[in-house]
Amino acid sequence: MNHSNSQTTHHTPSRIGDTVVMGMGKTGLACANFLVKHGYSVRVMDNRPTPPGLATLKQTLPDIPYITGRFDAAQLAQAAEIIISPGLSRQAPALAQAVAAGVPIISEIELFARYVNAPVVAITGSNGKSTVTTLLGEMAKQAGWRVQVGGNLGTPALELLGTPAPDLYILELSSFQLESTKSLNPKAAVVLNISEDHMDRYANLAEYVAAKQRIYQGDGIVVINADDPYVVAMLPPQRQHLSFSLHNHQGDFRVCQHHGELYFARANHNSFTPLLSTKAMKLPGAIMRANALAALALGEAVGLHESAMLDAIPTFRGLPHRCAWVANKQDIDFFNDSKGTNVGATSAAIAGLEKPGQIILIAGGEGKGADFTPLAEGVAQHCRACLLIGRDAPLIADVLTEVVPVHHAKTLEDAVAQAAALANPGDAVLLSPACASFDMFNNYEHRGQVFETAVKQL
Ligand code: UMA
Ligand code: ADP
Repeated sequence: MNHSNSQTTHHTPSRIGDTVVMGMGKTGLACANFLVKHGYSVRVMDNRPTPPGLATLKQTLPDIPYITGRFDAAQLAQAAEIIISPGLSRQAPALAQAVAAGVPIISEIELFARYVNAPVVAITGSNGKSTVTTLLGEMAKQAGWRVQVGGNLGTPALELLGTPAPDLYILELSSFQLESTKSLNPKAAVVLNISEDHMDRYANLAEYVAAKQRIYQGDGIVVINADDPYVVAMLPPQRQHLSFSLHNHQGDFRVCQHHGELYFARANHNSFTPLLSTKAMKLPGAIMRANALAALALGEAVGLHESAMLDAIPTFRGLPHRCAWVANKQDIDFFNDSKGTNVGATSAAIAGLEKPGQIILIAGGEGKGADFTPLAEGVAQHCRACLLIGRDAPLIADVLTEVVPVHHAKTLEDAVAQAAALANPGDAVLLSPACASFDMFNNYEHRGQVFETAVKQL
């Protein structure tokens, strides 16, 4: 459908064609609103017949021309600039002509970078982004700073921009957003970790890593995970940096034994200062400790008071669908880790429960082209059995059948019932699918809710 509605006249600073927004989801809508507000001449395209943002676009920007159900290659080639939504690849065939014509293709984050009016902390990584972004936001609020928190977490960055400027923007950024971003220059940036994800979008791991590495462009302080060789290798030469580690022999922020307890600590040369007992953190497990260390390092990099940051840790309750405790039924704990959507996350979640041999894992869904082989080691060590659901269950079964009893279920409700029957008192049932949810559910939240309801109804 092509809607070339009559257009209101906009001031288009030294541009020939329109600015074309590709995608009519959250990002596309935010871009269209922002650009119109700033006087650009805009059109929007989405190749879905009824994209989620269509009704809102028609209602709030009735004069904007738009196309649904296809991309128009000729219009794209004539654009002054293209703002591409994260869910769309720069390799889309419809963009070939525009690329050949030299039309700039930028992300919503690049547009944000042009207008940003306060320092930015940028957070990426394969896993833990949302947790670290949210925790750092809590720390900044505890310190009395006015902060805006969003990005891939849910609220598009452009919607956070406002006057008066806040003291700090904290952005979770995906590799998709970073692909088309170059001038953000965050005051502090981190790649939390690297494990394989989105292999349906990238040709190989190196391409995915290169997208993530773009977060370090600029001259801000770089935070690295000293335990992750991929991340260590990304450190730009001569750059001011802080590191974190779960080992007691490395990292500016690390965990160390102190008075017979594990402490978050700040290292200085050959000594360290114990900061807070890790027991003070409500959320158990090594991955949550790593996330807290990363937040402490980022906070220090932007000048948050250490005491305020430490005060925020005990009150942080974590995010729903991330290793969240749901219920205890007949001495079996049920955990919802529906956001565990890749092999790295699920491996970390299994180990993080610290219950070797006592976990019944529910996994499966849309595998995004992943290699599930690395899952076998953690499952062999920690799981009593696995329940598989969804489209790529057979691929996961191929890897796990050797190491653990594998069962199949048609629905998540059935998987929960079977898992409860297989579990012994003291065991844990963990939903951590290592897959996207779109084959069976609207999104990971929906999957998590179905799980929680099934558990409560047991
Ligand atoms: N799509 C089309 N045709 C189009 C436009 C989009 O088929 O013309 C499809 C995409 O392939 C994708 C879906 O529509 O499957 C949504 O894409 P989108 O770019 O319109 O997404 P938005 O609604 O703008 O949401 C995006 C992020 N989504 C993606 O990166 C896929 C949201 O992250 C983010 O919260 C939001 O911007 C605000 O910044 C979600 C996500 O899944 C949570 N992110 C991935 C992840 O965390 O692993 C990267
Ligand atoms: P992201 O935003 O990167 O997807 P989240 O904070 O939402 O990360 O966590 C998603 C999942 O990743 C969690 O459910 C958990 O299984 C796993 N996870 C969280 N933090 C880490 C970490 N530091 N290392 C590895 N896995 C993690």
